[in-house]
Amino acid sequence: MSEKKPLNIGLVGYGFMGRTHSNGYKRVNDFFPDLAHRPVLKAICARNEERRTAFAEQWGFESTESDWRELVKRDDIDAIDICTPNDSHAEIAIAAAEAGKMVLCEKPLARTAEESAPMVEAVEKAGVANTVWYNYRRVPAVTLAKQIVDSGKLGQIFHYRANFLQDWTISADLPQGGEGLWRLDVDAAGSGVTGDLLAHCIDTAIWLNGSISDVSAVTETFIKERQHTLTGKVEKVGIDDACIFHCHFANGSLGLFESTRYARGHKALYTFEINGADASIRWDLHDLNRLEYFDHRDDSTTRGWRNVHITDGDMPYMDKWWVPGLCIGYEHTFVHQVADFLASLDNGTPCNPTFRDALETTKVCDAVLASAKDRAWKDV
Ligand code: SOE
Repeated sequence: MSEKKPLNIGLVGYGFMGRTHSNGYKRVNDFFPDLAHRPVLKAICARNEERRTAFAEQWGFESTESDWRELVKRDDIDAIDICTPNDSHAEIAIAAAEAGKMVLCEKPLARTAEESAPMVEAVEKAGVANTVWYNYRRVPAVTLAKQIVDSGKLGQIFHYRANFLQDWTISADLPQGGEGLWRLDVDAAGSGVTGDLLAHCIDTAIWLNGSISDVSAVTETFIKERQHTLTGKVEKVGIDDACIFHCHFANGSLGLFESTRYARGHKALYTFEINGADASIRWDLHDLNRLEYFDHRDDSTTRGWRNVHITDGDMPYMDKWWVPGLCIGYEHTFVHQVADFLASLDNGTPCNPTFRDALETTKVCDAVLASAKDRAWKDV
């Protein structure tokens, strides 16, 4: 029997994200054996009885709940993990914190900064551990990018450029709302690509390049009306289908960001590039084990973009996996996030991004949407 301290997880929501998180909890101790805690899949909570029972059986949850309010009250739950649509994050997180539970929340923290700020207050007042699942920070190549930027190797940073491109909502026949399509319903999601996809880009950007001061944005909703799954009626579409913004960072560099769900051929093309006075780096989610690096200080006869395969044991997280040259994937970022969360409990340090960190991203998203609406620059 393991001597590890059990950490009883109550998961709310069983969609795509419920699966990624569950997988993270299940695998973490096999690959990160030195952690003091062992996540236990104690309870899965969701309204649909048939589906939550099937989910519990498939993933090995010990029990089920139909109402998150009951879950939050349970003495045998240590941490509440929120994988529900964005409109319920705040209510669940605040109740969980008030009940003294640790809170892990799927991104974005909530629909707006106004809704997010009380969540920050609640976890800080209760003194409970908290984190938001901006998982791309935990791609080894992205963590390495952070180390390279922090080392000063790039020199003064001039440009930060990021894209997150998808194409899954192009069909006008796709309805909005309901279980699988709540991301298209502004009431449930808060916004479209800005809160869903640019939030990832903004989180990484703030982490790598510091805070964003002001923004100027355009958004577009290409399909103006869609049938709503819940009402059956054709209703106005309130989300942004595409968003482009540029910005100033506090360090004086310029940022350029684009996201759309209408880039035919792109399924999840998240890329970023940072240009400094001495060197540049770029990364692409479709080839996530690689980091490209250009160093102007190299001898001019051999100078050029280096394509570095991030699989050696001295790369972030990679000593925990296979042998040099063998890749890991998307799901490992969630295992890493669980590992870092458990390590933060062992060390008594915050697990980034905390709710407070994620509030910053929500503020930038708000400024982007306000800028597009008013056709004006907005301070963050
Ligand atoms: C949307 O399609 C989505 O699943 C986002 O919600 C995730 O956060 C992103 O990582 C992949 O795309």
